[in-house]
Amino acid sequence: MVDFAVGTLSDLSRMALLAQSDGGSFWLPPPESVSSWAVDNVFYYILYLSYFFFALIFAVLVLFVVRYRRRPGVEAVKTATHSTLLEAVWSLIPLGLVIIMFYAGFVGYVELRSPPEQAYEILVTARKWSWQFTYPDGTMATDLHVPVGEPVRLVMSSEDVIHSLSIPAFRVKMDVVPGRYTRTWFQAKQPGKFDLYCTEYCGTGHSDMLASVVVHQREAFDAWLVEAGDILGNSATPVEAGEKLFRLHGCGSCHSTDGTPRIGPTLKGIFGETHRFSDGSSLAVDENYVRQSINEPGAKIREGYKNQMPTYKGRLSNDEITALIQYLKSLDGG
Ligand code: HEC
Ligand SMILES: [Cu+2]
Repeated sequence: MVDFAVGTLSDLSRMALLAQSDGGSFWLPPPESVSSWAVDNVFYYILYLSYFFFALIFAVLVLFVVRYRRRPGVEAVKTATHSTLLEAVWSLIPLGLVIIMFYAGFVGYVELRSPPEQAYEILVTARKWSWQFTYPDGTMATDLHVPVGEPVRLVMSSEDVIHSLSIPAFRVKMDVVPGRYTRTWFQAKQPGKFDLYCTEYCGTGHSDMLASVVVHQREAFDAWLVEAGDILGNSATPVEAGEKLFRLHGCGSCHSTDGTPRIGPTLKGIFGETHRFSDGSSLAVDENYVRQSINEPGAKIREGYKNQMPTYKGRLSNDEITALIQYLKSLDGG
């Protein structure tokens, strides 16, 4: 018990020191976006104000308890009457303080809600339990890569429940809601790698809904974009490429690879199985069947499931479908 407490305390102070050494504080990570001040100003203003009034009120409390305590043989007498001056002072000073609070908050709100016109736009899709980032050229990624020193606008929506995208280093946090688009923006100050979290509880996998933000110099970003766009060329084997495509296209939100059924049937070990369809026909699963399932999901509906799979026709090339097939085959062992 004691060990635990000591360990936690020294961990905490080590964390605080670490945070301070790179420009952050005990409370906040280093400000890495050009709009960080908008959050930090209000936060520290409220924080120090709270420290001050906590100390003041507590000191007065102790003073009064000691000074005006009940003593034996001393009768309580009423000494003070109403003081308009005192009342005005303790109303107007707090009023001034909260007006400053409101003003700083409003200025910060405007800054955080109005991206510059020429911002670089990235589409964000949230789903249980992963992030998908889509770039203007169609490239998709599970981590958020951005160029340094340029405003980046995120246009976000969710495929299922409410999520929330949070990048503490950039002071960015915005709900991601099904059926509508929300947006946020930031401009990174220097290259580096930062954490991205889901901050709206969204089910059992919520705490795994993590990604990295990788800030590159512009040339490195362009190079990354080209490389990330060519999944087939940058994977050692078709199975590896297929696994990436499976993740990037969100197949896993409806299909498990471990045997458990979800919205769709599990895709583990389906090759060689004979599947029955809702029209009464049946078929042994082979490459052609899987290909058809991806391009025209409605053609054969697996018995016991609904026609809920979107078509990937036009979204996946021939070679990409082949890679997916190779990946699904590799799931057979066991
Ligand atoms: C929105 C949910 C959803 C997504 C996303 C989805 N599927 Fe499906 N999938 C289904 C459902 C439901 C079925 C069963 C009904 C049917 O046969 O159309 C199915 C059926 C299949 C089948 C036939 C399975 C069998 O047991 O016969 C394959 C293969 C398949 N999907 C592959 C994929 C691949 C690959 C992806 C990603 C590129 C994907 N699916 C994305 C819902 C989805
Ligand atoms: Cu989430």
